[in-house]
Amino acid sequence: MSPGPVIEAYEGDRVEITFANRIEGEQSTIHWHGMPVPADQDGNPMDPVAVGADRVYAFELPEGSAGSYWYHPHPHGKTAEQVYRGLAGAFVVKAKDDPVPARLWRHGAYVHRPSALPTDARCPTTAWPT
Ligand SMILES: [Cu+2]
Repeated sequence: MSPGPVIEAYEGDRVEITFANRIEGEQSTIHWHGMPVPADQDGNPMDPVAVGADRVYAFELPEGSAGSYWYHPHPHGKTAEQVYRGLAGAFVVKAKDDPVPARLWRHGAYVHRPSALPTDARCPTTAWPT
């Protein structure tokens, strides 16, 4: 799957995400770029997941952490290659009172749920809300 799945959660959620490393011959990690994650759950190069192994990353999303992030591998010497081969994706943390439930973030642009929109709905002209 390329890129990786979009992960959506809310402030206050506890998430547990299993990374199953099925990359042939390469260890890897998942780093939660920019997110307020404990160091031992943040997939740094010194904490690799071996070939064929599974690793559960578990952390809570604190109040005030709402935003658009991304996750990517962070193995020593192989980060860029694994990213351009597709091991990266968006991670959206929503505020509990998110005012835009009919819209989902998808890779920096809006994607609308057609059933939730009026027939005259249009895509916004800017990718990011002000
Ligand atoms: Cu990063």
